[in-house]
Amino acid sequence: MSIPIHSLTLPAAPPPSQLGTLADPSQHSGPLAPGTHLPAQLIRMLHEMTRIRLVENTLAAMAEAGEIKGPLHLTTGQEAVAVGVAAYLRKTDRAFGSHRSHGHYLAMGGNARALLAEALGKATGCSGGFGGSMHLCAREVGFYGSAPIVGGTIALAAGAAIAAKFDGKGDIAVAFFGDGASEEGVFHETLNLASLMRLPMLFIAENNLFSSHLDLHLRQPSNRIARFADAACMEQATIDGNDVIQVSDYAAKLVENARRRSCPALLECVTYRWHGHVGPRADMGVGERRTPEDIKAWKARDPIERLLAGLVAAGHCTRQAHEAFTASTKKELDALRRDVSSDPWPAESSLLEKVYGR
Ligand SMILES: Cc1ncc(C[n+]2csc(CCOP(=O)(O)OP(=O)(O)O)c2C)c(N)n1
Ligand SMILES: [Mg+2]
Repeated sequence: MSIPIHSLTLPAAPPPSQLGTLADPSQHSGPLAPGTHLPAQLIRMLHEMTRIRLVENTLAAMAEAGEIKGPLHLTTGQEAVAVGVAAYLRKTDRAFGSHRSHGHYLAMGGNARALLAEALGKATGCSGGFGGSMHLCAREVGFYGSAPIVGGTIALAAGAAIAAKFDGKGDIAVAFFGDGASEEGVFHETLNLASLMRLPMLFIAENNLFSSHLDLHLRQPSNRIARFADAACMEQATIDGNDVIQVSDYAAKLVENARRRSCPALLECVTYRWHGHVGPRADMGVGERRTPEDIKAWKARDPIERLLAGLVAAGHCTRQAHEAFTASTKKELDALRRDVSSDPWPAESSLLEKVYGR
């Protein structure tokens, strides 16, 4: 008798969401309330999110034109997480990313030109053209590197946190990773170690409900990633990752705890990516399972539009001023795109320069 494997392994319907309304795109889509935050700080975050979006639009256009040959994992729709957390980091901190890290790199202050060049594989790229879009690095601003091995950089961040603790200057390490990385053993081992050693380290989980094509409910019995911190006796919170004010408020508190008291924590930010898993198209990734209706609903929860609408309603900025910022940034990025196209490729003689143990 043959047993249908699927009926044994896959749940027929998603279990009740443990994220409450956070996983429902029809909720939390209105303008953000500026509250007591300084308008200048909010406008800076609006500009940073917009800039990340426009850099990624440029990368998407370069991929569509066939200029970028390697894989490109766009973070469009998730900008608030990188910007909200980076708002409280400093150049001497040590942040690590994943395969989807254009936003982390840029929010930390990474150079946009060096990102475009790296995506093209040019010698002027931030990794010398050897890495492509998944290997970004800007140590001079505290971005220690991204890498495509899912979960791989989480343990590297713990090493950097140990070094920071020895240095004793109050610097911290941050690991940005996706929900899929919580299925890697190294994530749990690092949570345990960070808690036991009281490392000055933040785990920032970007829960976009998918790991490549696969829905979270088909991979885990609960869709709340922060629950794993409980097993490590670590402080945790689950918040709206498309609300940059909320992300930055939590980041302010957790960064301070890590800096002053060497207290690690996990912050789960619920969000959604607008493009497919890899490449610029929205309607496909690796066997994409999301519907056009899902994507439309999540676009209505756009982190940029929500902050802009809140700032306009409070009289802190105008849509015209934001359009002017967008137009001038686009112009700057168009010029960079033209400029990097004539950059040199890495020299053949440099092929083995970064190879160890020769
Ligand atoms: C160790 C390892 N396993 C599998 C892969 C293939 N892979 C690349 S990205 C990805 C999805 C990761 O999902 P998530 O961590 O949720 O990040 P997201 O793409 O949603 O931002 C997978 C499975 C890999 N790169 N590394
Ligand atoms: Mg994911």
